[in-house]
Amino acid sequence: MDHEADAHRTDLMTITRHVLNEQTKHPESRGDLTIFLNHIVLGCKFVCSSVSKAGLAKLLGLSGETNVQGEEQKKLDVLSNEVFVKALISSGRTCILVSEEDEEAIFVDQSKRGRYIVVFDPLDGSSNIDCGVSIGTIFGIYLVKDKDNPMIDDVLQPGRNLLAAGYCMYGCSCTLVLSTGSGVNGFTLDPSLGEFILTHPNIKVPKRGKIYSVNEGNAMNWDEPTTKFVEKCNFPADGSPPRSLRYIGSVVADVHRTLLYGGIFLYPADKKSPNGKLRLPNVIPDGAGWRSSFHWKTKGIMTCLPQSFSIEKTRALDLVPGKIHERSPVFLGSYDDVE
Ligand code: FDP
Repeated sequence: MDHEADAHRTDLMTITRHVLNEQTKHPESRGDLTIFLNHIVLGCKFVCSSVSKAGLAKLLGLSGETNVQGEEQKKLDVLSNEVFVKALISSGRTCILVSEEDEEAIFVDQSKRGRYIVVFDPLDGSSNIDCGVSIGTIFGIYLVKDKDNPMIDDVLQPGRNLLAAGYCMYGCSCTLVLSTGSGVNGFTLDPSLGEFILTHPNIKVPKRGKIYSVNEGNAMNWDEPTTKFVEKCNFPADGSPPRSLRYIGSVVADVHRTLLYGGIFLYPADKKSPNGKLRLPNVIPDGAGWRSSFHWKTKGIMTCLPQSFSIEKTRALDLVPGKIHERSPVFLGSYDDVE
């Protein structure tokens, strides 16, 4: 019998236990972040459960359909947003919420206010729901300067100020990747326990990868360096084998694959979209040793920053968004590939 393997099977590191362990490294901590993250985890479990029923939409009346009782159901992205907003406010730990779904930031009533600012996209890639392709939630957490006087400028912070960031991918399995600044860890939802279990400790992006990931349908609008780079991926001049192309078109899934397998993901600026398509915060978690050269401006603060934070801490994280829904071209992945 393999006692070591057995010990792992019976000693389950849940996400709550992991975050509590992290908390003990900061004796001054009052447990606010742990509580707040628990509310994010609840939102992710809700979205996961809803997404897994999306294929039954016509039968059950999810995703904007009419259900068997003839009631019109909310679209999943709208519903997910409502669930996240309510779960986050009820934590009593947040003062400003910036959601990709809402044009304006939400300022929390003084009676329920806490110290955190959360930027999030409750359900990114929603155009993929109907065909069952992986989609995800993205989030980033900052600290407000003055809890009694929160201002929109508090949200426009560089990614390096993030306290925590991550994403949850609703795919073959439901995986939550979290960075609280010291490493990136992946947790998989065990549906029978209803718990996220640590399955990918201390993720590091391979230094170099074999994959490039980009929407080549935009090639006619690219600038010359982007065109040359992709040409090099297909026809390497140094005798190395050409790279494989993988593009899901759902940023959480493309970033997750890049994090695990290495390579490069890019959504560059082009003639049609001079700021790229993705929003700043949507792409930043940290500590996995990856390199991103976002000139971050994704759809807003939502997409680029939290994912870069889960991935690396350098240049993209120095960008200060000018407005909450700012977009940015993005290049991220293995260090050598992005260099
Ligand atoms: P979607 O439009 O389905 O919401 O953030 C938006 C996003 O998806 C990303 O998830 C994805 O990476 C990107 O758009 C795909 O854009 P293209 O269709 O232009 O490739």
